Amino acid sequence: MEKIKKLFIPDNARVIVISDIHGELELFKQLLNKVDFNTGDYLIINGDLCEKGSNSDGVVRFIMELEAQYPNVHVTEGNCDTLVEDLVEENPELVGYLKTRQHSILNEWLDKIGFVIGEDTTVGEIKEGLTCHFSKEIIWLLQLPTAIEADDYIFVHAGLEERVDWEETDRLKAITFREFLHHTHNAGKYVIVGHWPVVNYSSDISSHKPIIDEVKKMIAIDGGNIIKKTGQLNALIIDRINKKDSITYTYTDSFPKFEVLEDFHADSEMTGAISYPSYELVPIIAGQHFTLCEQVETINKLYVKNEYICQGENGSAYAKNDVSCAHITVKKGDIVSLIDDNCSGYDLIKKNGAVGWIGKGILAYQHSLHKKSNSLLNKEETPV
Ligand SMILES: [Mn+2]
Repeated sequence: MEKIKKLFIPDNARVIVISDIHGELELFKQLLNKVDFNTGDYLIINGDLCEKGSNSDGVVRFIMELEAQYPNVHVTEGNCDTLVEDLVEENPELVGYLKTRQHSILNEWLDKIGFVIGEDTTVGEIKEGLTCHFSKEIIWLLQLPTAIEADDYIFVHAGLEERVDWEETDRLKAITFREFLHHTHNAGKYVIVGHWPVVNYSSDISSHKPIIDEVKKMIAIDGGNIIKKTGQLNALIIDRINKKDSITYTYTDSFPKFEVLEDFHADSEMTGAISYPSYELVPIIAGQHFTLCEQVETINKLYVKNEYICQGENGSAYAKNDVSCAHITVKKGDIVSLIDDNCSGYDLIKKNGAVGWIGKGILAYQHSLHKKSNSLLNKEETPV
């Protein structure tokens, strides 16, 4: 790769790393508020600002402004941010891509200038229209470094090749590496990546929490925002205290939050998760709420929530989606995200990044709904 930016991060600084915003401007702003981002912080945006979410243009503009305003904001490129390269190089496949993508920064830009892609539209025409109006944004995206190297950390969107001269990693590989945590690197410092949703590495319980591998010196932070139904936008927070860095994290997601009103204890047999692409199942024992299944690819035995199982051919079955198979312990007073309350007997929730099932009827809203429906019967007497 050619574009490597060197960065000096002083001792005692706070470093905030966020990746894979994917056009989710509001979630990103909420996250900056939640971490109480201020001028002294180093903010690293580790690629994939664009695509998939509904406001890629808003995210790009907002981060361009942040970068202009605060000297400690730094951005790397992700594979989704290189679409402007296909535009500038007039890749003919881009036309087809834009016709099938509901959310793309280029489609947002075309909408803004009232340009409609027709049957005979060429990539050259799209380029001409967009470079006229958005040259500032296009140039900014084109110049983003592939990696940022600090004393103790390398920030790169997807991964590095296993070589001491890691700088020679193929650029395309650096932004598209799959399952980096299952590989190793030789860079000698922590490599922080996004790109591959960490929930794909889950075994015991579906979790979107960043994963820190101290032996391999790797940190994966992609919370699966937008890409995963239960996903979230993570912020990794590195507090540099006299060279002993302490690492924590927080996140935002768009699920409603509720207080837990009663304890629920997880059944220890209920663990595991189904994640892409291992969806094929063989049902073994059907239960009222969960069916014990063997996951074909892993031969794991999992209790899968009945509503998440589809019938296949010849007695086989498959999971409709990524789904947790774990119970999760919650305590009275916990605040949790509610993901799915449309199943029998149990609700799917998220607590501190981990996704699992709790018994139905113990979340505050279910009690308030009950009260509300009662109060409706008591006629409309609510004072305004
Ligand atoms: Mn990516």
